[in-house]
Order: sequence, then C-alpha cells, then structure tokens
Amino acid sequence: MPETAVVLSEEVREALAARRPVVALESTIIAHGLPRPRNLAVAEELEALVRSGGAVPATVAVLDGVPRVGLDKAQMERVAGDTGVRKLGHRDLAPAVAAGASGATTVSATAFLAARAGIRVFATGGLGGVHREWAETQDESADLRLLAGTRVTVVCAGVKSILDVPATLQRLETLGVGVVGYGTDRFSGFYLSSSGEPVDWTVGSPAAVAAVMRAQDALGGPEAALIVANPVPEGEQLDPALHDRVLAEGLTECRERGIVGQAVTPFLLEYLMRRTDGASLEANLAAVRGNVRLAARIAAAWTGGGSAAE
Ligand code: PSU
Ligand code: MN
Repeated sequence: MPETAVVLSEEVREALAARRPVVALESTIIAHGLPRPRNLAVAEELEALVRSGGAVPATVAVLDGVPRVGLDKAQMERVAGDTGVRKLGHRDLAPAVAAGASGATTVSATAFLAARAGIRVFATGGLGGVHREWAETQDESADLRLLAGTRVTVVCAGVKSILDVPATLQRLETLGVGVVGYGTDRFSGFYLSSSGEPVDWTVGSPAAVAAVMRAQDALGGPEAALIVANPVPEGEQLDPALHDRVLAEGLTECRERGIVGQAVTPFLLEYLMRRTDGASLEANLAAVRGNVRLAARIAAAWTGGGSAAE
C-alpha cells in the first residue's frame, strides 16, 4: 500500500514515532450511533478523555476518499454534522477511496486502518456481532471476521445487547479472538453491566492487559485481536427490565418494517433511545467514556513496556 493511502495527522504520526501512547477511536458511533448535535460534543469529549489519560486520540474516518487517522476540528465537525457521511465497514473502504466518498468507519474499518497506521489500542462502545435473526438473515457484523485477522486491542463494553450475545461469543471462539473481562468474570452487556454470559479470563489492571498483548506477540501465530470487555458501572447501566421490554418491541418493529443490512444497528440504537426517553443514550455514553479512559491507560502500559501506569 503506498504511504499516502492512509493519512495520519501530524500529532498522531509524531506520537507513534516517539512510541508515546495513542488510542484509535471509531467514527460510526459519532455519525450514526448518536443524535446530532450532541454527537460532536461527545466526539470532542472522548478525545479530551484520551488526552487526560496521557495518550493521543486518533479518530478514524474517510473524507473525500482519503482514509484519515487523527482528525482536526473541521474534519471532526464534518463527520458529526454532514448527513451525507456514509457508514463504512472494512469492505467499503476501497470503493469509498475510489469514489472520493466520505464516511464514518465502523469497528471493522477502524481496526483495519488503526493497525495499518501502527496503532495497537482502540476504544469503542460495543462491537457488532451475530444478530438475533441470524437464521433468517445471516446478519453477522463484519467486525468479527476482521478482528480475527487484525492485531489490535479493542476496549469495548462487550457487544451490543441488541445482538445474540451467546452466538457472538461462540463466533469469537471459533474465530480465535481472545476475550478478557476487565475486573469481572461476566461478559459486559453494552447498556447493561453484565450480559449474564461468562468469560474465561479476567484481568485487573492495564499492566495485566499489556502483558496479554506482549504474550500474543511472543507466541506469534494468527494475528488475532484482543477484546477487553469493560462493563459500564452498575449505577450507570440501563434498567435491565426496561432494556428487555423496549428491545423486544424494537426487534419486532425492525422486522415489520423490513429493515436490513447496515441500517439495522443504527435503527435499533435510535429506537431504544427514543423509547427509553434517552436513558439508553446515557448508558451508552457512560460505557464509551469508561472504555476510552481505560484504553488510554492500556496504551500507556503498552508503550511503557510493562512498568508503567496502573
Ligand atoms: N458502539 C456504539 N455505537 C455504535 C457502534 C459501536 O456504542 O454505533 C457501531 C460500531 O461502528 C460497530 C457498528 O462497528 O456499530 C456495527 O454495525 P453493524 O452491526 O452494521 O456491523
Ligand atoms: Mn450487519
């Protein structure tokens, strides 16, 4: 790939060259997962949280056909405010580049571009995964396959609870993607602190995550990702009974309206937000903030070579 294929901001390039901590952030959550105009404030807040954790934020997006790692203020405003910004998974990158299009990157596209740029740690809200209607639709997010072949550490609140969580965990096992619970032996449930599903491995500190990352590299083999499932604090989770009720209604409406493909996830997130009077949005934001903070500490432990930042 020619060097110009992915453009790093000067700040990100310098930080990587000096081996200072960098955290990649995705932009689909900004453009398609949160309501305007609050999404711009959130994007800026997330970058500020990375900075206060001692790391450099690198929000990823494609603008006018150029994949960018690290956005300036005007570029961030376009991602948050321009309604023509598309949703780009990994497979959409080449057509978007060729067409000169602009789009926000999902986990799959962000992880790919971050890895290309040399960034190891990436924070998001919740991963995509296997949808509950999989038997009819075969809808499984491209996030999973991409993570099976991309050596990044993804800090997330598990997978979105709109999904079939046990099936998604099974797919991650089949694909050889490592999953560790952060401070818990339960898999995080996105809007909920726990999905109720167990995880096989628990880590308790950023240094412990960095040790797993170093072991991955030392062992070699398939270049799979590491998923760090970080639960939203219980006091900030969505009420589980409200969650289950509204989600069931949203899934029915999604089916009745024939919503498929890339539109499913944004539709369900928006439906939950409306029908919980914004409570799901607050839980989603609490999860993302926690993930971004933790990612900065993991990036610091990673670049510090093990002695650094607890
Ligand atoms: N996390 C959030 N909100 C989001 C997403 C993650 O809190 O909107 C996005 C991510 O970009 C993820 C995408 O990759 O949802 C999954 O979409 P799909 O199911 O269409 O692959
Ligand atoms: Mn999908």
